[in-house]
Amino acid sequence: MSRVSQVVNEQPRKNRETLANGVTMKVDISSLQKARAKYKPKLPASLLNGANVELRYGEKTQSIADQEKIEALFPSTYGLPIITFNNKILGNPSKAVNIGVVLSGGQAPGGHNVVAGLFDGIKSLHQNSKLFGFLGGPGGLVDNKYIEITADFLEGYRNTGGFDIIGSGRTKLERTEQFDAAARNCDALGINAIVIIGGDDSNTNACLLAEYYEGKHILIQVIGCPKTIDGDLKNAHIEASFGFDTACRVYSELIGNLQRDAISSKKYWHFIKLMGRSASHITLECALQTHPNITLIGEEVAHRKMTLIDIVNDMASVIAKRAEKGKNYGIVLVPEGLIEFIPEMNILIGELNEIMAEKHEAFKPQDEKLDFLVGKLSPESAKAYLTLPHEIRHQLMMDRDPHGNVQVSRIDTEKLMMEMIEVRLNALKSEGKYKGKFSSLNHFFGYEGRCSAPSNFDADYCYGLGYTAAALVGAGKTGYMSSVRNLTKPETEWIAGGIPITMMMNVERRHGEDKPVIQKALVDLDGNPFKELLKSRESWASEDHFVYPGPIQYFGPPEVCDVVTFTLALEHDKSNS
Ligand code: FBP
Repeated sequence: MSRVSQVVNEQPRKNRETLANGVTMKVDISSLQKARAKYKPKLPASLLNGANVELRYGEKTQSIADQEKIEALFPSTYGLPIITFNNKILGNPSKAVNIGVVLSGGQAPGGHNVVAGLFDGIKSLHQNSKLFGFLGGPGGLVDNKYIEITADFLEGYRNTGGFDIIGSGRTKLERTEQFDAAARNCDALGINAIVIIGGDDSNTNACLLAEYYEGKHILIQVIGCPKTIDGDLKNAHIEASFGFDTACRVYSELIGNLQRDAISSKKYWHFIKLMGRSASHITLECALQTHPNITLIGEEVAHRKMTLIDIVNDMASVIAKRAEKGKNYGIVLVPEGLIEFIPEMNILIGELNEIMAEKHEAFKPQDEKLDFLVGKLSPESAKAYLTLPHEIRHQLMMDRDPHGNVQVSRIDTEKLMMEMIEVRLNALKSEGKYKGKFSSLNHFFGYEGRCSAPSNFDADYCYGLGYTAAALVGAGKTGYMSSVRNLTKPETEWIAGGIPITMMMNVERRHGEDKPVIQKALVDLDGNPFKELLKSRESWASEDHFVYPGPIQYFGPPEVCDVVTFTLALEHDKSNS
């Protein structure tokens, strides 16, 4: 074991039980944490007797689009069949497996339970199985920073939020030197499988890694797990990404509280930006849970080709109409990814991404960088860029994340809306078309929801995903994503298995290049959740139909504690389609 690893290995236990100078004491935990630690997550019926399960194979699969290109890029892992587990344990005893687990990207409630499920799953395969956690995300795998996760160590993390058990990171795994370094590190530890818990980008990388090892006959399996509060890693076989359920409940509680404040004081318009880097699933789900006055959905904006001015004018007219009824207050939900859906902004951001991918780091003074960028933009984009407030211009030229994405959580889209609406309302006032008062406050609900203690749904789902990943490793599989389906039914009817990752892929332009990536699930404008919003949004705009969901409940009646999101329920309600 390397020195770094030895030191880090001791750290978490020390933090839990020891003061800096070696004096042992119990770290305080809340009463809820104590009670929650005793919760036993439920498992799909097929895994109740352990992870050494019989497999059922479906037909050969193909990628969602660009089949020839994806097949050529993934010759060893393309076309694998879908796997489901039978409710039958294999007679022959399974061998011990050693797994290295990585938490990748943004935190999502339930990550610790995936690790717990993985641990219990491999122990059910064989008591000598071992789980190693690579520290700080995919970078830990390459740099050989790890701990061994033991039963004792894991105990305090069960059913808790956060990714602090091993930390997370956004290092992009895509180069062969990284793959080779990871293989050497795994080899030294006797690791025969890597489980990557991440979003679409991280699972794309899991797929590249699986292909590389399989193609080179390196005996390391790679399995992915669908994580992201954003809810955009889903498809016909992956019904939900974990963390979405809990995060939406946390935000909805806060939105409900603001609604109650607004209707009590009757003097503020609250503009709430909600996380969701690309898709607007979180905003849509929170709207269905709380019934705000205005809900912007990025996908609809793109579909209707709405300009920034169109959006602002629409919102100003709702505000003016409410003012006529004496309602100078309200709630607006803005998805954080909105800006990229506004057609002129999308083109602008695309151009900026390509220019910035060339890495012009030499521009230290921001204004020099701005002049340079404007000079390289098309005339239309340069015009759009220069109409934006100064702050937003600077936010748009901030560094991209390692996957080449604009960091939308750092762009104050809700403030942009507030400023522009105020200008519009003043114009309406001077024309005698608006007589109200506009006093606005902005909020950003994002990080608040990512590390909450998982809801019962996420606690169970995540534990099941981890356990399923262990079963896939035990069965010698690689290039699969752990899948637990039939989620609107009781856990006993949940269907566990594996979905080939290549099946979810297509080719997209990223960082100025064509790349194979998992297709993101955007809000479907023909889908039931969006249709549900359409049914009511006019009356929610003019009247007050606020709903106050209150905090997540972990103990109590099932209709309060064991419910699924509106999104999941409506997506599976075929009668409504
Ligand atoms: P993942 O896609 O990695 O799950 O992260 C999603 C997210 O929470 C987005 O909603 C948000 O825009 C982004 O992470 C913020 O990233 P960071 O944690 O790097 O600030």
